[in-house]
Amino acid sequence: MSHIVPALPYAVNALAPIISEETISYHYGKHHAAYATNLNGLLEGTGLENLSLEELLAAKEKWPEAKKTGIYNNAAQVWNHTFYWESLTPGGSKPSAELAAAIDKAFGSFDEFKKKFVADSVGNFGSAWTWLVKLPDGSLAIEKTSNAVIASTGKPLLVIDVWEHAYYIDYRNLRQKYAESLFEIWDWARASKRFA
Ligand code: MN3
Repeated sequence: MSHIVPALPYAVNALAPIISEETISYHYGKHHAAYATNLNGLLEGTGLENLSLEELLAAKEKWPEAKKTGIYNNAAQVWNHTFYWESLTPGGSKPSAELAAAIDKAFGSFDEFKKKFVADSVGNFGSAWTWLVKLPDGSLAIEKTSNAVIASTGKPLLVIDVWEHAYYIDYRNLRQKYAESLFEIWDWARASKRFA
């Protein structure tokens, strides 16, 4: 089995103008795809070729020592990018009453959540990911990770990719504008299913 990048859940131009067709062509078609290609190369001859992505990520003790960093970085980046594309939807969608109430409880209001999520996206240094997660106690929190690292404090509900390749074509150096703009296309309906 080869790892492949799942089909986008919408057309390549469907998130424009928030995320342009050009950005998605490169980000999905080149960056995301390259992580899968690299992963397949790293797994050759390891006996791990037939594991699904989730099985592979859960079997770190079986990874050859010399390939550990490479396998983690590429497997996690395949996973993170698929999760990112699935966090977005053309035109955006609405959170369930339960998720909306959890946001109010954790952050005070939706507007306060937006402010904090944008600030934690702008302030997440370097190539990174900022996540909305459901903690084991059922409450919500924002988690910041660096490089390829997958959220670990709770169950991920949404993620923003703040690597420069995610926004430089459309927003140049304006990471804040990119982070604010994603609030027009978050797939809150899907996040609500994850929350439930
Ligand atoms: Mn990316």
